[in-house]
Amino acid sequence: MPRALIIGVTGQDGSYLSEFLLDKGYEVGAVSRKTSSDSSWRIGHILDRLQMFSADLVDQSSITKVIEAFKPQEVYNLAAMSFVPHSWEAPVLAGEATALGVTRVLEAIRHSDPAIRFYQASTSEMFGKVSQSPQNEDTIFHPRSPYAVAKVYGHHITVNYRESYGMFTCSGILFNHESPRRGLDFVSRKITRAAAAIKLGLQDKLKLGNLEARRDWGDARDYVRAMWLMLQRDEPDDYVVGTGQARSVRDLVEFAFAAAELEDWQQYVETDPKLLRPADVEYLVADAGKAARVLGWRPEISFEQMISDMVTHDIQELTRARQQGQAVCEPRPERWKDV
Ligand code: NAP
Ligand code: F7E
Repeated sequence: MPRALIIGVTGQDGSYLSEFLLDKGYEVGAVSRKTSSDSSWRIGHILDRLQMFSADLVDQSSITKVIEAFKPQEVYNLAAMSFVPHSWEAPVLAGEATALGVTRVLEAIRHSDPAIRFYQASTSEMFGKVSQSPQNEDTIFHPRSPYAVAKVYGHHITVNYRESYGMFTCSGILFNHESPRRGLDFVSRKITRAAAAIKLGLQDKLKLGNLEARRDWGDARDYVRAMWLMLQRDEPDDYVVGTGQARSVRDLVEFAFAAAELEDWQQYVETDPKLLRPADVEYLVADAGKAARVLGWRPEISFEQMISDMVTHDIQELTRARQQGQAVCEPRPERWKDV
Protein backbone atom coordinates (compact mmCIF):
# COMPACT_ATOMS: atom_id res chain seq x y z
CA MET A 1 0.00 0.00 0.00
CA PRO A 2 1.49 3.43 -0.87
CA ARG A 3 1.72 5.79 2.10
CA ALA A 4 1.02 9.52 1.91
CA LEU A 5 1.15 12.12 4.67
CA ILE A 6 -1.09 15.19 4.43
CA ILE A 7 -0.12 18.19 6.55
CA GLY A 8 -3.13 20.52 6.86
CA VAL A 9 -5.69 17.71 6.62
CA THR A 10 -8.49 19.65 8.33
CA GLY A 11 -8.60 22.26 5.56
CA GLN A 12 -10.66 22.29 2.37
CA ASP A 13 -7.96 20.73 0.18
CA GLY A 14 -6.77 18.33 2.90
CA SER A 15 -10.25 16.81 3.14
CA TYR A 16 -10.64 16.29 -0.61
CA LEU A 17 -7.07 15.02 -1.05
CA SER A 18 -7.64 12.51 1.78
CA GLU A 19 -10.72 11.13 0.01
CA PHE A 20 -8.88 11.04 -3.33
CA LEU A 21 -5.88 9.12 -1.93
CA LEU A 22 -8.03 6.70 0.10
CA ASP A 23 -9.94 5.90 -3.11
CA LYS A 24 -6.62 5.19 -4.81
CA GLY A 25 -5.74 2.66 -2.11
CA TYR A 26 -3.27 4.80 -0.15
CA GLU A 27 -2.64 4.50 3.55
CA VAL A 28 -3.14 8.12 4.59
CA GLY A 29 -1.37 9.78 7.50
CA ALA A 30 -3.18 12.97 8.46
CA VAL A 31 -1.55 15.82 10.36
CA SER A 32 -3.57 18.42 12.23
CA ARG A 33 -2.45 20.79 14.93
CA LYS A 34 -3.63 20.71 18.49
CA THR A 35 -6.23 23.43 19.03
CA SER A 36 -8.67 24.08 21.84
CA SER A 37 -11.65 23.39 19.59
CA ASP A 38 -12.29 20.50 17.21
CA SER A 39 -11.49 21.40 13.61
CA SER A 40 -12.15 17.98 12.07
CA TRP A 41 -15.65 18.71 10.68
CA ARG A 42 -14.50 18.33 7.06
CA ILE A 43 -13.01 14.86 7.65
CA GLY A 44 -15.47 13.48 10.22
CA HIS A 45 -16.85 10.97 7.68
CA ILE A 46 -13.39 9.43 6.98
CA LEU A 47 -11.69 9.80 10.38
CA ASP A 48 -11.71 6.05 11.00
CA ARG A 49 -9.76 5.49 7.73
CA LEU A 50 -7.02 8.04 8.51
CA GLN A 51 -4.01 7.67 10.78
CA MET A 52 -4.14 10.90 12.74
CA PHE A 53 -1.04 12.72 14.04
CA SER A 54 -0.63 16.12 15.60
CA ALA A 55 2.12 18.52 14.63
CA ASP A 56 2.50 22.22 14.04
CA LEU A 57 4.46 23.90 11.25
CA VAL A 58 6.01 26.27 13.76
CA ASP A 59 7.47 23.37 15.78
CA GLN A 60 10.32 21.45 14.13
CA SER A 61 10.38 18.47 16.45
CA SER A 62 6.66 17.75 16.03
CA ILE A 63 7.06 17.62 12.24
CA THR A 64 10.19 15.48 12.38
CA LYS A 65 8.59 12.98 14.77
CA VAL A 66 5.54 12.45 12.54
CA ILE A 67 7.60 11.87 9.41
CA GLU A 68 9.88 9.43 11.23
CA ALA A 69 6.93 7.58 12.77
CA PHE A 70 4.69 7.28 9.67
CA LYS A 71 7.47 6.76 7.07
CA PRO A 72 5.51 8.15 4.11
CA GLN A 73 6.52 7.89 0.46
CA GLU A 74 4.70 11.14 -0.37
CA VAL A 75 4.23 14.27 1.75
CA TYR A 76 1.70 16.97 0.82
CA ASN A 77 2.21 20.26 2.67
CA LEU A 78 -1.17 21.96 2.52
CA ALA A 79 -0.86 23.74 5.86
CA ALA A 80 -0.72 27.52 5.97
CA MET A 81 -2.41 30.56 7.43
CA SER A 82 -4.38 30.77 4.21
CA PHE A 83 -6.80 33.68 4.68
CA VAL A 84 -4.92 36.62 3.17
CA PRO A 85 -6.23 39.42 5.48
CA HIS A 86 -5.03 37.51 8.57
CA SER A 87 -1.49 37.84 7.28
CA TRP A 88 -1.57 41.63 7.78
CA GLU A 89 -2.82 41.06 11.34
CA ALA A 90 -0.06 38.56 12.12
CA PRO A 91 2.76 39.01 9.59
CA VAL A 92 5.44 37.36 11.74
CA LEU A 93 3.28 34.28 12.31
CA ALA A 94 2.60 34.19 8.56
CA GLY A 95 6.35 34.00 8.00
CA GLU A 96 6.88 31.39 10.73
CA ALA A 97 4.18 28.99 9.54
CA THR A 98 3.72 29.62 5.84
CA ALA A 99 7.37 30.35 4.94
CA LEU A 100 9.72 28.72 7.47
CA GLY A 101 7.22 25.90 8.03
CA VAL A 102 8.08 24.61 4.55
CA THR A 103 11.77 24.45 5.42
CA ARG A 104 10.93 22.57 8.59
CA VAL A 105 9.11 19.91 6.59
CA LEU A 106 11.89 19.72 3.99
CA GLU A 107 14.55 19.38 6.70
CA ALA A 108 12.57 16.60 8.39
CA ILE A 109 12.34 14.77 5.05
CA ARG A 110 16.01 15.32 4.19
CA HIS A 111 17.20 13.85 7.47
CA SER A 112 14.66 11.05 7.71
CA ASP A 113 14.36 9.79 4.09
CA PRO A 114 15.38 12.10 1.24
CA ALA A 115 13.62 9.81 -1.27
CA ILE A 116 10.21 10.98 0.00
CA ARG A 117 8.33 12.92 -2.69
CA PHE A 118 7.16 16.36 -1.54
CA TYR A 119 4.31 18.61 -2.71
CA GLN A 120 4.23 22.28 -1.69
CA ALA A 121 0.97 24.24 -1.89
CA SER A 122 2.09 27.37 -3.70
CA THR A 123 -0.34 29.99 -4.93
CA SER A 124 -1.24 32.41 -7.69
CA GLU A 125 -1.08 35.13 -5.00
CA MET A 126 2.70 35.03 -5.60
CA PHE A 127 2.09 36.74 -9.00
CA GLY A 128 0.25 39.56 -7.19
CA LYS A 129 0.64 42.76 -9.18
CA VAL A 130 1.00 40.91 -12.43
CA SER A 131 3.52 41.68 -15.11
CA GLN A 132 1.82 39.55 -17.77
CA SER A 133 -1.46 37.77 -18.38
CA PRO A 134 -2.19 34.93 -18.33
CA GLN A 135 0.38 33.82 -15.74
CA ASN A 136 2.52 30.71 -16.24
CA GLU A 137 5.51 29.06 -14.53
CA ASP A 138 7.89 31.74 -15.93
CA THR A 139 5.90 34.80 -14.81
CA ILE A 140 7.78 36.87 -12.25
CA PHE A 141 6.43 37.18 -8.71
CA HIS A 142 5.24 40.46 -7.18
CA PRO A 143 3.54 39.41 -3.92
CA ARG A 144 1.09 41.90 -2.37
CA SER A 145 0.53 40.56 1.18
CA PRO A 146 2.61 39.00 3.97
CA TYR A 147 0.83 35.73 3.03
CA ALA A 148 2.03 35.94 -0.56
CA VAL A 149 5.55 36.97 0.47
CA ALA A 150 5.71 33.91 2.74
CA LYS A 151 4.46 31.67 -0.08
CA VAL A 152 7.18 33.00 -2.42
CA TYR A 153 9.72 31.87 0.18
CA GLY A 154 8.00 28.46 0.40
CA HIS A 155 8.12 28.13 -3.39
CA HIS A 156 11.79 29.03 -3.70
CA ILE A 157 12.91 26.80 -0.84
CA THR A 158 11.03 23.90 -2.47
CA VAL A 159 12.91 24.51 -5.73
CA ASN A 160 16.14 24.98 -3.77
CA TYR A 161 15.96 21.59 -2.03
CA ARG A 162 15.43 19.98 -5.44
CA GLU A 163 18.49 21.78 -6.84
CA SER A 164 20.68 21.48 -3.72
CA TYR A 165 19.98 17.90 -2.68
CA GLY A 166 18.33 16.32 -5.74
CA MET A 167 15.15 15.76 -3.74
CA PHE A 168 11.81 15.08 -5.46
CA THR A 169 10.08 18.35 -4.56
CA CYS A 170 7.24 19.92 -6.55
CA SER A 171 5.53 23.26 -6.21
CA GLY A 172 1.93 23.48 -7.42
CA ILE A 173 1.05 27.10 -8.20
CA LEU A 174 -2.69 26.79 -7.75
CA PHE A 175 -5.16 29.53 -8.57
CA ASN A 176 -8.23 30.10 -6.36
CA HIS A 177 -10.27 26.95 -5.87
CA GLU A 178 -13.50 26.65 -3.99
CA SER A 179 -16.13 24.09 -2.97
CA PRO A 180 -18.96 23.55 -0.50
CA ARG A 181 -16.17 22.95 2.08
CA ARG A 182 -14.54 26.35 1.52
CA GLY A 183 -13.98 28.39 4.70
CA LEU A 184 -16.75 30.90 5.38
CA ASP A 185 -14.42 33.92 5.23
CA PHE A 186 -13.35 33.50 1.60
CA VAL A 187 -15.36 35.59 -0.82
CA SER A 188 -16.97 32.74 -2.80
CA ARG A 189 -18.38 31.03 0.29
CA LYS A 190 -19.24 34.33 1.98
CA ILE A 191 -21.37 35.09 -1.08
CA THR A 192 -23.02 31.67 -1.53
CA ARG A 193 -23.74 31.51 2.20
CA ALA A 194 -25.29 34.97 2.16
CA ALA A 195 -27.37 34.20 -0.95
CA ALA A 196 -28.69 31.10 0.83
CA ALA A 197 -29.38 32.97 4.08
CA ILE A 198 -31.16 35.82 2.26
CA LYS A 199 -33.21 33.30 0.29
CA LEU A 200 -34.32 31.68 3.57
CA GLY A 201 -35.07 35.04 5.21
CA LEU A 202 -32.21 34.67 7.73
CA GLN A 203 -30.16 37.67 6.52
CA ASP A 204 -30.95 41.03 4.86
CA LYS A 205 -27.68 42.38 3.53
CA LEU A 206 -24.26 41.25 2.34
CA LYS A 207 -21.30 43.56 2.85
CA LEU A 208 -18.35 43.15 0.48
CA GLY A 209 -15.11 44.97 -0.34
CA ASN A 210 -13.56 45.15 -3.82
CA LEU A 211 -16.18 43.97 -6.32
CA GLU A 212 -13.90 44.53 -9.32
CA ALA A 213 -11.13 42.09 -8.30
CA ARG A 214 -10.90 39.29 -10.85
CA ARG A 215 -9.87 35.74 -10.10
CA ASP A 216 -9.51 32.45 -11.94
CA TRP A 217 -11.85 30.32 -9.80
CA GLY A 218 -11.79 26.53 -10.14
CA ASP A 219 -13.10 23.61 -8.09
CA ALA A 220 -11.00 22.10 -5.28
CA ARG A 221 -12.11 18.58 -6.24
CA ASP A 222 -10.33 19.00 -9.60
CA TYR A 223 -7.25 20.62 -8.07
CA VAL A 224 -6.31 17.87 -5.58
CA ARG A 225 -6.00 15.52 -8.58
CA ALA A 226 -3.35 17.85 -10.04
CA MET A 227 -1.35 17.68 -6.77
CA TRP A 228 -1.23 13.89 -6.94
CA LEU A 229 -0.35 13.84 -10.65
CA MET A 230 2.70 16.03 -9.97
CA LEU A 231 4.13 13.45 -7.57
CA GLN A 232 3.61 10.55 -10.03
CA ARG A 233 5.99 11.91 -12.72
CA ASP A 234 9.51 10.59 -13.28
CA GLU A 235 10.98 14.06 -12.66
CA PRO A 236 9.93 16.72 -10.12
CA ASP A 237 8.81 20.10 -11.48
CA ASP A 238 6.54 23.09 -10.82
CA TYR A 239 3.12 23.57 -12.40
CA VAL A 240 0.49 26.30 -12.69
CA VAL A 241 -3.04 24.96 -12.14
CA GLY A 242 -6.10 27.01 -13.09
CA THR A 243 -8.99 27.18 -15.56
CA GLY A 244 -7.81 30.01 -17.84
CA GLN A 245 -10.97 32.04 -17.20
CA ALA A 246 -11.20 35.06 -14.92
CA ARG A 247 -14.35 36.50 -13.42
CA SER A 248 -14.93 39.45 -11.11
CA VAL A 249 -16.33 39.30 -7.59
CA ARG A 250 -19.31 41.16 -9.07
CA ASP A 251 -19.83 38.32 -11.62
CA LEU A 252 -19.68 35.77 -8.80
CA VAL A 253 -22.31 37.63 -6.77
CA GLU A 254 -24.57 37.92 -9.79
CA PHE A 255 -24.29 34.22 -10.59
CA ALA A 256 -24.73 33.03 -6.97
CA PHE A 257 -27.81 35.18 -6.36
CA ALA A 258 -29.34 33.94 -9.62
CA ALA A 259 -28.60 30.35 -8.54
CA ALA A 260 -30.51 31.07 -5.32
CA GLU A 261 -33.37 32.44 -7.48
CA LEU A 262 -32.97 35.93 -6.05
CA GLU A 263 -33.63 38.67 -8.57
CA ASP A 264 -31.75 41.96 -8.50
CA TRP A 265 -28.71 41.19 -6.32
CA GLN A 266 -27.93 44.94 -6.03
CA GLN A 267 -30.72 45.43 -3.52
CA TYR A 268 -28.95 43.10 -1.06
CA VAL A 269 -25.27 43.95 -1.56
CA GLU A 270 -23.45 46.89 0.02
CA THR A 271 -19.80 47.78 -0.34
CA ASP A 272 -17.90 48.58 2.82
CA PRO A 273 -14.52 50.36 2.64
CA LYS A 274 -13.45 48.50 5.83
CA LEU A 275 -13.34 45.34 3.70
CA LEU A 276 -10.80 46.74 1.24
CA ARG A 277 -7.27 45.33 1.66
CA PRO A 278 -4.15 47.41 2.26
CA ALA A 279 -2.96 46.13 -1.14
CA ASP A 280 -5.20 43.92 -3.27
CA VAL A 281 -4.50 41.65 -6.21
CA GLU A 282 -6.67 42.90 -9.05
CA TYR A 283 -6.44 40.36 -11.84
CA LEU A 284 -5.25 36.77 -11.97
CA VAL A 285 -5.78 34.29 -14.77
CA ALA A 286 -3.88 31.07 -15.35
CA ASP A 287 -2.05 29.64 -18.32
CA ALA A 288 -2.14 25.98 -17.24
CA GLY A 289 -0.82 24.71 -20.58
CA LYS A 290 2.12 22.89 -18.98
CA ALA A 291 -0.14 20.97 -16.56
CA ALA A 292 -2.33 19.96 -19.51
CA ARG A 293 0.62 18.88 -21.70
CA VAL A 294 2.77 17.13 -19.11
CA LEU A 295 0.29 15.92 -16.48
CA GLY A 296 -2.73 15.50 -18.74
CA TRP A 297 -4.64 17.61 -16.18
CA ARG A 298 -7.72 19.58 -17.18
CA PRO A 299 -10.51 20.97 -14.99
CA GLU A 300 -13.76 18.99 -15.20
CA ILE A 301 -16.12 21.02 -12.99
CA SER A 302 -17.24 24.37 -14.43
CA PHE A 303 -17.46 27.64 -12.49
CA GLU A 304 -21.25 27.60 -12.93
CA GLN A 305 -21.56 24.04 -11.61
CA MET A 306 -19.31 24.81 -8.65
CA ILE A 307 -21.19 27.95 -7.56
CA SER A 308 -24.56 26.20 -8.01
CA ASP A 309 -23.30 23.30 -5.85
CA MET A 310 -22.17 25.74 -3.16
CA VAL A 311 -25.48 27.62 -3.12
CA THR A 312 -27.48 24.38 -3.00
CA HIS A 313 -25.26 23.06 -0.21
CA ASP A 314 -25.62 26.27 1.81
CA ILE A 315 -29.42 26.31 1.44
CA GLN A 316 -29.59 22.68 2.59
CA GLU A 317 -27.21 23.24 5.51
CA LEU A 318 -29.01 26.36 6.77
CA THR A 319 -32.42 24.71 6.36
CA ARG A 320 -31.26 21.69 8.37
CA ALA A 321 -29.75 23.91 11.08
CA ARG A 322 -32.94 25.91 11.35
CA GLN A 323 -35.11 22.76 11.56
CA GLN A 324 -32.88 21.33 14.28
CA GLY A 325 -32.69 24.63 16.15
CA GLN A 326 -28.88 24.68 15.78
CA ALA A 327 -26.71 27.77 15.83
CA VAL A 328 -25.51 28.67 12.36
CA CYS A 329 -21.85 29.41 11.77
CA GLU A 330 -21.32 32.85 10.22
CA PRO A 331 -18.25 34.35 8.54
CA ARG A 332 -16.13 36.17 11.10
CA PRO A 333 -16.27 39.96 10.98
CA GLU A 334 -13.19 41.15 9.08
CA ARG A 335 -11.44 43.45 11.47
CA TRP A 336 -7.95 43.94 10.17
CA LYS A 337 -8.39 47.69 9.82
CA ASP A 338 -9.55 48.19 13.44
CA VAL A 339 -6.12 47.58 14.96
P1 NAP B 1 -7.47 25.95 4.54
O1 NAP B 1 -8.84 25.39 4.36
O2 NAP B 1 -7.32 27.28 5.21
O3 NAP B 1 -6.59 24.86 5.33
C1 NAP B 1 -5.35 25.21 5.86
C2 NAP B 1 -4.86 24.07 6.76
O4 NAP B 1 -3.61 24.47 7.34
C3 NAP B 1 -5.80 23.74 7.94
O5 NAP B 1 -5.83 22.35 8.10
C4 NAP B 1 -5.09 24.39 9.13
O6 NAP B 1 -5.37 23.77 10.37
C5 NAP B 1 -3.65 24.15 8.74
N1 NAP B 1 -2.69 24.98 9.46
C6 NAP B 1 -2.67 26.32 9.57
N2 NAP B 1 -1.60 26.72 10.30
C7 NAP B 1 -0.95 25.59 10.68
C8 NAP B 1 0.21 25.33 11.46
N3 NAP B 1 0.91 26.32 12.02
N4 NAP B 1 0.61 24.05 11.62
C9 NAP B 1 -0.10 23.03 11.08
N5 NAP B 1 -1.22 23.21 10.35
C10 NAP B 1 -1.63 24.47 10.16
O7 NAP B 1 -6.73 26.07 3.13
P2 NAP B 1 -7.04 25.33 1.73
O8 NAP B 1 -7.95 26.21 0.94
O9 NAP B 1 -7.36 23.92 1.98
O10 NAP B 1 -5.60 25.46 1.03
C11 NAP B 1 -4.61 24.46 1.23
C12 NAP B 1 -3.24 25.07 0.95
O11 NAP B 1 -3.19 25.57 -0.38
C13 NAP B 1 -2.86 26.25 1.84
O12 NAP B 1 -1.48 26.18 2.05
C14 NAP B 1 -3.20 27.47 0.99
O13 NAP B 1 -2.40 28.55 1.37
C15 NAP B 1 -2.86 26.95 -0.39
N6 NAP B 1 -3.62 27.49 -1.50
C16 NAP B 1 -4.97 27.55 -1.45
C17 NAP B 1 -5.67 28.00 -2.56
C18 NAP B 1 -7.18 28.05 -2.56
O14 NAP B 1 -7.73 28.79 -3.40
N7 NAP B 1 -7.86 27.28 -1.72
C19 NAP B 1 -4.98 28.39 -3.72
C20 NAP B 1 -3.58 28.28 -3.73
C21 NAP B 1 -2.92 27.83 -2.62
P3 NAP B 1 -6.55 24.25 11.36
O15 NAP B 1 -7.78 23.50 10.90
O16 NAP B 1 -6.06 23.83 12.69
O17 NAP B 1 -6.67 25.74 11.21
O1 F7E C 1 -10.65 37.04 -1.96
C1 F7E C 1 -12.17 40.31 -2.83
C2 F7E C 1 -10.79 40.35 -2.18
O2 F7E C 1 -10.44 36.00 0.29
C3 F7E C 1 -10.78 37.11 -3.36
C4 F7E C 1 -6.86 32.00 -0.59
O3 F7E C 1 -7.29 30.67 -0.70
O4 F7E C 1 -6.89 32.27 -2.97
C5 F7E C 1 -7.40 32.80 -1.75
O5 F7E C 1 -6.99 34.15 -1.58
C6 F7E C 1 -10.99 38.56 -3.79
C7 F7E C 1 -9.97 39.56 -3.20
O6 F7E C 1 -9.33 34.92 -1.74
C8 F7E C 1 -14.53 40.55 -0.07
O7 F7E C 1 -10.37 41.70 -2.01
C9 F7E C 1 -14.21 41.53 -1.99
O8 F7E C 1 -9.52 40.43 -4.22
O9 F7E C 1 -11.74 34.78 -1.51
P1 F7E C 1 -10.60 35.65 -1.15
P2 F7E C 1 -7.84 35.39 -2.09
O10 F7E C 1 -7.43 36.56 -1.30
O11 F7E C 1 -7.76 35.49 -3.58
C10 F7E C 1 -5.46 32.31 -3.09
C11 F7E C 1 -5.10 31.67 -4.41
C12 F7E C 1 -4.77 31.74 -1.92
O12 F7E C 1 -3.67 31.22 -2.04
C13 F7E C 1 -5.33 32.05 -0.57
O13 F7E C 1 -4.88 31.13 0.40
O14 F7E C 1 -12.27 38.97 -3.33
N1 F7E C 1 -13.24 40.57 -1.86
N2 F7E C 1 -15.00 41.54 -0.91
C14 F7E C 1 -13.42 39.94 -0.68
N3 F7E C 1 -12.76 38.93 -0.10
C15 F7E C 1 -13.20 38.49 1.11
N4 F7E C 1 -12.56 37.43 1.69
N5 F7E C 1 -14.27 39.06 1.75
C16 F7E C 1 -14.98 40.10 1.21
O15 F7E C 1 -15.93 40.61 1.78
